[in-house]
Amino acid sequence: MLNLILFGPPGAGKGTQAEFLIQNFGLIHLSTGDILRHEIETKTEQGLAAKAFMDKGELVPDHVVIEMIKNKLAANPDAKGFIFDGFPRTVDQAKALDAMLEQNQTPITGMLSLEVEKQELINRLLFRGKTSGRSDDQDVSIIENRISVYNEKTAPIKEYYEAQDKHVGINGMGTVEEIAARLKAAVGSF
Ligand code: B4P
Repeated sequence: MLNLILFGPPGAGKGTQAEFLIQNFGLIHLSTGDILRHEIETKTEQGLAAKAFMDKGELVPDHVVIEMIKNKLAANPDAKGFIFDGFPRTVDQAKALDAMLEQNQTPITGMLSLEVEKQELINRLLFRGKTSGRSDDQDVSIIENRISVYNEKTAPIKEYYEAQDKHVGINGMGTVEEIAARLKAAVGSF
């Protein structure tokens, strides 16, 4: 079983590259951002509570996203593997994920960490904001807050997986195709 974490700051290309990894390796895509946006669209209680955090560029509380992932894992017992996109985003989420996967005896294979310069992240997100309708992509101060939250709360996860010898840094600058080729080579090395 191939269980990958696609990691990186907002705008690093996680959602974009996840598409390619799903096609190449037949994995199930679990994006907490996509799941939360679906909850908002369908106006569930969970979605409405999450929206206030997302609109400010803050993280949704751990227990909410951990419960969502738990349900998705339980709903896909025959999966060949998963690609976790945007999850985990805190060390507590990483510990919860490890505990869930340990129960199924299918640990994380590796974490692919996309590395992109800050100005490029801001440019990509503002560009997407013109068409996505996402309020968190349209305002530079909200984007900068997302990047600060990433540096403070999410980046420490790298050390957590480094300690397990599972972290691989990937240059996330360049064309989508160039980055996809780097990811494919990294997955081949696991
Ligand atoms: P996400 O949906 O995960 O949003 P994201 O970080 O912006 O990444 P995304 O995958 O969408 O974008 P990508 O980099 O591919 O999270 C949104 C919010 O949800 C969070 O702020 C938080 O509030 C909440 N949330 C989600 N998960 C959570 C969790 N686990 N815990 C707590 N809260 C959580 O792409 C960005 C743009 O760049 C795209 O337009 C793309 O086309 C473009 N792009 C990609 N690669 C490119 C390249 N090589 N060159 C040029 N442009 C490129």
